[in-house]
Amino acid sequence: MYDSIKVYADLHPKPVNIQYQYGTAGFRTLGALLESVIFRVGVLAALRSKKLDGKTIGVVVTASHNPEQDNGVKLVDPRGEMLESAWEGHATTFANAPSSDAFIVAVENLVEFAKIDVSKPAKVVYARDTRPTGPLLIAALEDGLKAIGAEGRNEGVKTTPVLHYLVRCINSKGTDEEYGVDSEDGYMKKLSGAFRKLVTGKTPSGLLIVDCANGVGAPTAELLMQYLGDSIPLKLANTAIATEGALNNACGADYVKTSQKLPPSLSGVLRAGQRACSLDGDADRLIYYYMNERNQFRLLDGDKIAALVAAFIVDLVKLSGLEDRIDVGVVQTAYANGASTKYLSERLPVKCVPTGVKHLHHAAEHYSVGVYFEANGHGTVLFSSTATTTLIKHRPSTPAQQTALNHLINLTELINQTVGDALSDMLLVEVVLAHKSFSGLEWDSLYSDLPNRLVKVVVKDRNIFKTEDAERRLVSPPGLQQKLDELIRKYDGGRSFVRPSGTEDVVRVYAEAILRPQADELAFKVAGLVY
Ligand code: 16G
Ligand code: ZN
Repeated sequence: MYDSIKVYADLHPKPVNIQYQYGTAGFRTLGALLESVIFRVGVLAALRSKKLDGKTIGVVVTASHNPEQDNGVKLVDPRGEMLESAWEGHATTFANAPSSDAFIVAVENLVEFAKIDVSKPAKVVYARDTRPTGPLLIAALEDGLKAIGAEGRNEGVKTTPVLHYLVRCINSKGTDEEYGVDSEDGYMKKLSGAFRKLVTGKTPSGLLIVDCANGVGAPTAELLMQYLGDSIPLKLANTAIATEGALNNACGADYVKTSQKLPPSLSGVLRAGQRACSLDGDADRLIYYYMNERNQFRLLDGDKIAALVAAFIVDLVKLSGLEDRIDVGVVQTAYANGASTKYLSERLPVKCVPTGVKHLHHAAEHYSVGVYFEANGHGTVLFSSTATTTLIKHRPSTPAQQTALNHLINLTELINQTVGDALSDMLLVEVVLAHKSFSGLEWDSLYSDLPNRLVKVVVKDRNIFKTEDAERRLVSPPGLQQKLDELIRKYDGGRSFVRPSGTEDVVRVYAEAILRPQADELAFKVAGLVY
């Protein structure tokens, strides 16, 4: 094994003077710098599979909302969840081994440290998004699998959530927790079947425009539409996956959320009262918006989705008579708008955790039904296995209870339980809007966002910024939090926090206040203290 790894490793040498880090979104940098990393990730994925007794591990080659020239890679654990944190460190060690010999030593160390039986089989399923560097990187990944003798299954171009779904299906096959048919078609059938049941007898509220960010979400949404038929009127926009430079360019969920603007390609297309949504470059983030009657752009972000969905599920649980047996909770990060937290806290328990999907996902697992969304549109709803069993076994005493129960059961099928999926989340939103006969305006009126401002500060060393209380307070540099507290106190409804970014070499400052100019001023004053 080691001889063969060495031969292949020499084909994919590590560039000198570059340090890689498996961060909150896996490895991510310029695609041209990732070949050695992805080769080594292939070896790592195979070792993880061996460690877990031959269970299938997933690998996705994507850089999500980043510019087209970037790329990245993430590993997926057997239940379709993100890679266990302890192995993120192993991934970083593998990526940074300076030579092929040093890489072999790193492999030997891991085998010994993690007590891996290398004679076990290894299975890896992998996919990529539409980036031009994808095919070359997939070839490097395949070399990694070949080098260690792992069995690979190439899923071609797929969204991140589809790959997560596939991993869960493959590993649960034949168990009593079978998750679904392990193909993209199987997934689309599952989603569309549940959606149709959930909207039977409801009127869809008009055409929905779906901005696909010129990425992998486009072909996937097209396939989904074939399964949905006339159950929902959809129109896809920004589907140019073959156009160079188009990916995430002035479109997509990140563009809309960050710039708080309509993608220029939709201006003049989206009419007053009409709503649209944007996916990101790997279709795991979703942002909605609409034009109001004065033709102004209105954003409906991840917080608004959480509010809409959580309140709907809480009502269904009550209506089905399961209030005492199923607890519903929401998980947010410090970036959640204060108004959303207030709205949600009046209805159900709300927990705040550090930024990054894995933190939200783990916290959501503590509820029977855990709703989690980041303001930026990452999120899903998790049903615990006990809750799922309760739903299936429950015998309601009235027809109204039965209806609510059926809706909840169908929601467990509609919602991706492994990771947030923009397309599944979109159908979820559409179900709630149809049930409530809400337009964008009515949804928007659940609460009014507090004015807020996010700024980036370039500092000498972001590592000196250490936080506590789910990133809401600084413990280092010493004394800075006290200064911030004094400042924040002067602003009506003021809230602000500072945290080092996990994906960029900057510190982020968030501020909100009752009035727009105050939120802006607070953000810039805090940034001044940080700098
Ligand atoms: C990553 C995270 C995202 C988080 C963002 C924060 C995943 C899949 N992605 O993109 O959830 O919001 O990082 O970035 O976990 P920051 O640390 O640079 O602010
Ligand atoms: Zn993404």
